[in-house]
Amino acid sequence: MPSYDISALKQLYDTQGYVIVPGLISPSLLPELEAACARAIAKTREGTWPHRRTVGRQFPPYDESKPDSWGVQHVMHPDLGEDAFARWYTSDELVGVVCELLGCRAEDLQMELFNLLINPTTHSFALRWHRDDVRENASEDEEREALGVWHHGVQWNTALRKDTCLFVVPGSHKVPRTPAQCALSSTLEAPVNPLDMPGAVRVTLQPGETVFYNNNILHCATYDAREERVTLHACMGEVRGGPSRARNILQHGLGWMKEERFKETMDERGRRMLERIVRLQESVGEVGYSLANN
Ligand SMILES: O=C(O)CCC(=O)C(=O)O
Repeated sequence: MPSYDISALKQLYDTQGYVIVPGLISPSLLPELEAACARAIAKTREGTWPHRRTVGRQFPPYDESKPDSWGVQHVMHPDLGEDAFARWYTSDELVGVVCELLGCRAEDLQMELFNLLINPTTHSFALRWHRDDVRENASEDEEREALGVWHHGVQWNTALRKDTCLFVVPGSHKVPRTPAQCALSSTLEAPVNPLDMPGAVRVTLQPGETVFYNNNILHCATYDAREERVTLHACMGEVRGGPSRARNILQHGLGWMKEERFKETMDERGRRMLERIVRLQESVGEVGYSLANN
């Protein structure tokens, strides 16, 4: 039984734009996930896993020539050979909370992105203040319109080590930025001090805690090369989102999900979730990228 009131989560999530939930990794799966993360991170750092977020780029497409990494992409990819990731992604614990936050049934969920956020080893850096699917130079009206669209999806970070990297502005998923907030989020510059942003708070996760957040909340993150970060970073949507979820998800290049051998690694729930994202992929054309890079 969860130690929190599941119905209160959605209210908090809707009001603040984020909510922290403990205990979504079962004790039996934790050692396998830990081991899978260690192998995936090692391959990424030694250069044998090509799907990575590289220091110097905040959003896709990432620059493969850069040696230092701040993320491992596509951890469910069959080439990585780590099925613990998909088992957790489709687990009852996680799916139960996602359904509550999205107000949908498990039968409506679609499989989306699953990556790892890690500390770079030589270059500390920061992600600028942004909303994942609204450009930094959007006008107030454009921003209001974009924020009024419900995308039928949720994103989360689950920390395996204490994680203090993420900063958010609570409630900003619903309202356009104030002029003072725009001044600190209209360029591609990373923040000097994230807490200079009016209304910003630092999100601290203890190992095992998950923060679910609306990815259009105003957020940024700092990456310290000296602090170990091992954070599962994923999102899930539901079919009612249709093409409105397509760009944000498919810009990450998910062609490999269509491969039969990927389907073979899934249980029945996973296969159904996979079929729904493949249908979305097939229903939309070229999607482009959500945000500009620096
Ligand atoms: O590092 C983080 O926690 C946030 C990552 C992020 O901002 C993003 O993926 O859009």
